Amino acid sequence: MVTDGELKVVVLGLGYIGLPTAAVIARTGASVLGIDVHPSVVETVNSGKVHIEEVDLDGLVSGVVARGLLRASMLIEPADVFVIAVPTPFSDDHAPNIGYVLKAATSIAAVLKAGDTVIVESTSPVGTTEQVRDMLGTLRPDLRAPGLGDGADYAVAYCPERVLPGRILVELIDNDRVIGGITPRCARKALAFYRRFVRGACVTTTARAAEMTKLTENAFRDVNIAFANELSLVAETMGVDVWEVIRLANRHPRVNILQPGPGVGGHCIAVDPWFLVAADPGNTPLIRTAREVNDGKTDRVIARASALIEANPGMPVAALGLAFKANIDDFRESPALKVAVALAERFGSRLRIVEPYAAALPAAFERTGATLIDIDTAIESCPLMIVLVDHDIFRSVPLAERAGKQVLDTRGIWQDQPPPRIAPPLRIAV
Ligand code: SAJ
Repeated sequence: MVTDGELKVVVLGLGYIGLPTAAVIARTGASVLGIDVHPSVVETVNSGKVHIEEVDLDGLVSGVVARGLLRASMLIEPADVFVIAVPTPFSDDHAPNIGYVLKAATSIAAVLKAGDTVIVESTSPVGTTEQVRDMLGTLRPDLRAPGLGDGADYAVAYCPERVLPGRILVELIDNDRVIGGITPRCARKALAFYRRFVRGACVTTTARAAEMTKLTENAFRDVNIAFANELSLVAETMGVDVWEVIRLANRHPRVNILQPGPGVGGHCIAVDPWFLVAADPGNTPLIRTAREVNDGKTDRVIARASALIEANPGMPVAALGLAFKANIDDFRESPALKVAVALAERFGSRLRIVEPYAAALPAAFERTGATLIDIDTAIESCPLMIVLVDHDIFRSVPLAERAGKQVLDTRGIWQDQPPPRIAPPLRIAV
């Protein structure tokens, strides 16, 4: 058994999960090498800086880099534990693409030795960890792969990350972890690694169960957000305030409805449910429909916002927020970005974007004529406002500063605001 001081860990992928994970492991005294395919990321980390916005991450990374505990490189080196934290995107038909995970496994095979532990953390379709084991087995026939016969020379396990952007460093330590081994022995080897830095409970299971658990967690949230988004449409038809209805319904001891919004974004909840649908299309009508309801909500917001803007010719419009959720700088799969780009393409220079987490407008706004302004300028110059993200800075604008404005609030942060003067899209015949 190696002690913390001797433990060598390689983390493959220095993104939103890989970099914080690498830094947290390095803080335990282990020697950590982070691998990334982007030279700029490697350079940034080696200079003690970070390329992503996450609470307290900059201080942690600069500290462990300065102490020589964390290095970054594009080239892999031998280690005791390998953690794969690369993306698993999906293709246009929603089929998962585990190409990056298998590429990471291929590079590990080159340096793998007896006694090592290989852990997949990337969200993956069920069966991926077995494919990683198979690839290692094929590339390294000199070592005995786990779960294929008597004995094994190395361990392969799946341990999904479950952290919430904005709370990553806290949740990496405090959340419970599900650790699925190809064999029980693999799970125990991975468990010993996570015990070094996880305060939450570490529960062992099979690799397949752990893979499905991760997908289940995000599909559960997506289905529940879809319920809230569907309610928001029904409430609009009924002329009822959905935020009030949800608040009141949630006073029931066994009801806990999530919040409607302009759709579901990010690279997890908007993606992972499709892995379950792709695996068993015939048995997943609910999960598929939830995805469609949440994506459809974005189109409804675009239509509603367009109606408000058209009803007020010539007036400047402020679109508040581009991030996929509050208080982060991550625009991946962001419904707010999709809405703002659609409005910019249609209404051009009338559209003013407020996004405190962007230094410049993303490329999608090029040639639309839309501009980036700050919240104070928006308050001064825009009689129309569309709230797309519940950033704290937007929440803090009091009614007095919004008085007289027409607001479409897709996040329910300004519930004291009178509704905008546009006809509701649907009327009920009585
Ligand atoms: N959203 C709503 N209404 C809500 C909650 C969220 O519209 O009531 C929207 C958000 O605005 C955002 C999207 O859903 O666009 C996703 O945000 P989120 O905060 O629900 O989740 P993520 O994507 O930041 O992180 C999720 C988490 N999973 C669960 O809560 C089950 C996190 O724990 C996972 O680690 C992460 O996915 C991941 O990496 O898989």
